[in-house]
Amino acid sequence: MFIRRRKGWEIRESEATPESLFFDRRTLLKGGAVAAAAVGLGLREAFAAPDPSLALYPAKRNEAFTLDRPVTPETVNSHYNNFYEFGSGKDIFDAAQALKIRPWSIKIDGLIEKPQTIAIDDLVKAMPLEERLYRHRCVEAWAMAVPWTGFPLRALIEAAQPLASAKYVRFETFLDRVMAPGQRQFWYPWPYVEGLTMAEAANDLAFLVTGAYGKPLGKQFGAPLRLATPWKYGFKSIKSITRISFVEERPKTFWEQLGPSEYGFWANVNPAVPHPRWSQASEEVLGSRERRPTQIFNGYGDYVAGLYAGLENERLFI
Ligand SMILES: Nc1nc2c(c(=O)[nH]1)N[C@H]1C(S)=C(S)[C@@H](COP(=O)(O)O)O[C@H]1N2
Ligand SMILES: [Mo]
Repeated sequence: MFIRRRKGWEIRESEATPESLFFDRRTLLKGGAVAAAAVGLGLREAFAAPDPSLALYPAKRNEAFTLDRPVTPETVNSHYNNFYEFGSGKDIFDAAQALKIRPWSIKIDGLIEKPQTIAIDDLVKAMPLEERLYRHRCVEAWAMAVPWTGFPLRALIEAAQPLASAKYVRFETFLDRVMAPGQRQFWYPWPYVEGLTMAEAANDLAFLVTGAYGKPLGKQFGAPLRLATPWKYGFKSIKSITRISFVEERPKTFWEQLGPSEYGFWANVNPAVPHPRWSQASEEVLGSRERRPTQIFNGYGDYVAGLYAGLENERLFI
């Protein structure tokens, strides 16, 4: 077989164009057509390109994760959010559309063999995307059920190759006071930070989310990358992640800095341990008139109860 040798100055076709341009030309053409047809629209609309990861959705559902209730309607879920970067109420959908999600890169650093900064579109292509139906229980005693798309956090850990000295994974959200008006509220300890132990992070359930409802993640949900830890209160599920660090010390989390007696590091769901200001015994099911009894570990005890053997002296449920 004749193999043509490349000269030094020649580049492969795949190197000449960013990977993301390759994987769905149709989406791009559509984007161009939309832009061309958009004369008369505002500049922002005209240049609103489709999400470059669109062609990866919907991903195949992993049937191992089942629900005990219907999926929360997308319209309900999309308009009842916690995202303090865009306001402290639930109605942040419009404000969150100011979130600029491309270009977006994630810094992966700390105690690992391969520190790197990776563009979100390269990360999603490198990771095994699947859909999972998960329950979500906010510490404020409301609950939802969501078809998330993403990949196990463990897959990223395996790629990063942590050193034995890494004890925790620390997550950080973007910091941009111009884009996110909530970040001008100086009494909050921005940026939002969360953390898990290495054992929690490597658990089957810990999931990095890139999509919901069969599409790339909506901005209000914390695009382009958020965490889902469904056995813990919702504030652990940090949105719009820009940095994942492997560290030796337990990270001081956003809510823990604000109120350590109310929002601890562990924050595992437990109906028998009340929040200092309200009961956790039951939950409001978003999009229905139902209240349901809350379950320990939000019903995921089979997956995670074993993680806490020997940690009984910790405040595991606050
Ligand atoms: N960066 C960031 N992540 C965040 C929050 C936030 O305010 N900022 N709120 C948390 C809380 S309290 C909950 S309940 C969930 C809400 O996720 P949802 O809006 O997709 O329902 O996001 C969590 N992640
Ligand atoms: Mo929450």
